[in-house]
Amino acid sequence: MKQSQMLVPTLKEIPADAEIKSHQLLVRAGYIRQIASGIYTYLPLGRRVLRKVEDIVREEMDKAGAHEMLMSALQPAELWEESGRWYTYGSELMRLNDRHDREFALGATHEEVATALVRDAVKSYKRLPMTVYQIQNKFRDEKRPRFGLLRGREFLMKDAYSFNESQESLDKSYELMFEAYSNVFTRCGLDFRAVIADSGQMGGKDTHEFMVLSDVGEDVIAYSDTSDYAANIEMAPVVTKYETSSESPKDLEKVETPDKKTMQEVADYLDHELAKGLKSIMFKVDEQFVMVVTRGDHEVNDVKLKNLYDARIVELATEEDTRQLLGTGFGSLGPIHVPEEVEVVADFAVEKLVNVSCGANEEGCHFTNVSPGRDFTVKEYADLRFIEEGDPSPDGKGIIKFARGIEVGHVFKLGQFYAEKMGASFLDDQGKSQTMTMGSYGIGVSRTLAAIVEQYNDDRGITWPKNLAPYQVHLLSLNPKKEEQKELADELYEQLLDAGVEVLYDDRKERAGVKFADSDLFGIPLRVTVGKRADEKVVEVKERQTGDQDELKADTVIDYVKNWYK
Ligand code: 9G3
Repeated sequence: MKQSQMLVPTLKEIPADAEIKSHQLLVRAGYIRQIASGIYTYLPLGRRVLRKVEDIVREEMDKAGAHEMLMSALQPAELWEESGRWYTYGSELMRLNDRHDREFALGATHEEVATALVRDAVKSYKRLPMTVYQIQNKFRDEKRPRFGLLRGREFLMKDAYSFNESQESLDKSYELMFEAYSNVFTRCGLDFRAVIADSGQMGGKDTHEFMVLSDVGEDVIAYSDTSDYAANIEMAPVVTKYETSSESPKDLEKVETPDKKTMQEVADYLDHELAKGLKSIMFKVDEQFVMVVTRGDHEVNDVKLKNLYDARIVELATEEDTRQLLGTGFGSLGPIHVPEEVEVVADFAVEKLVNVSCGANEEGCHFTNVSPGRDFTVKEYADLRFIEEGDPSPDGKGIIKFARGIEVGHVFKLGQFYAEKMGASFLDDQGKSQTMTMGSYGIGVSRTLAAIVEQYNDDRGITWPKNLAPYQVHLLSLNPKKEEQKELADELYEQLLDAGVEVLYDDRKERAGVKFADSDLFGIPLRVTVGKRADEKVVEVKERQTGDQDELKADTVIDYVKNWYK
């Protein structure tokens, strides 16, 4: 392809709204342009790379026995009413009405569409298991789109759905997908971990996220420093064994703590460390008010709370809630003498504490020498705190460390939630009607592209892995006005094309400095430069990642390139 005819608008300066490397470089190198917040156009270079990522995904899906389809982005509201999700999703689901005023959703995901399709088309166990997939733009009206392709409102996803006759069959489909995902991210050259994740509102229990390690990742991974254990921090169980305190319980006392609100202020005022105070936070779990008590230095894990109650919605209670229920604001909440409409649950770390402080449910008052069990009852002790660095790894091997990750894939065992809601059943080998069991499997294709740039770049631009660059060779003629340079470069271009090499030819009438700067931005792995020594039929070859360069006779270039890409 000749650059003089291409739309590749490179930029010298870093766009003001681009905070991270991949966003900055994809825009500066002319790969993408934003049309609206979180919505992007893929320019020719960007489209070629996106297609290479897609093709890796496609190959691995096909190898795993999944079959590609293309479902509609426009989804009739009726399907989401059947699953109930029309009502549970808020403004993140983009909705519109057609000319007859019928309601539609723009596809955020396709469980409903896929289930409706299969329930009407598949009736017999002989046709199961069956896994279908598509690669298509998804629409999710994110409140705060940011980081370029990492969190957009229209983005490219591969979503697959398996339909199984049993849980065992689903386990097998899940395993096949899990392996396919590992292949995809390995072939993309990414440093990733499969982490145990929370299924969120997706029903089902088993679920893994594929995380690319990156400082700009929004998710935090808890991983073992000695084994391959890794879990999304929301899910990572705490297995610490707490020993009983050696202190003897003292008499409960109520003390004035004038306008001491935060845990630290109270601990400083009462002269004890954070861990000798109780933190009490009020939640609304579905419709139930729940006070969660943790040790003062721990953080409540709301996902664990949601899973404990198997709830759909967990949100913080407001101060007016706590004033109404307990007569006080957040600063002096505590579990002693709470009304029965408030359930008290506590993290395991609280059970063995003695002589700690807690709010007295009275403005500016706290209790000291509190002993859980003696001074307040707990409906249930559970693992309700976030795991911390240094905690023992849940698999018993080593200790936990944290890393940030970019979620590029997510696999779910859905179970029968959608099949039940939407009547997807089949006749088993005894002729008995059974409900299908499902799995759903997503890869953020555009997000994967950005994650690759996050991992492969240097201070001059992108440094694509060989199999992902938009072209294999970047051919530069430094001064096309010089006849011998233009001729040699044109000839090499034709030879490279004839040899089946993907070549981008910078034939523009631009200064050499501009050409080199753009070439470094693009990140094409191999650069062939026709310059001053064209009259001797000598060209320069340079590797983008290593910077290694060589001078070659022009008639050896084709073999050199073929060899380099073997
Ligand atoms: C929505 C909106 C946002 C959503 C969803 C639905 C996330 C939603 C979870 C999934 C699960 C799997 C198939 C591919 C793999 C992931 N955000 N999820 O269901 F309406 Cl607005 O998408 N779906």
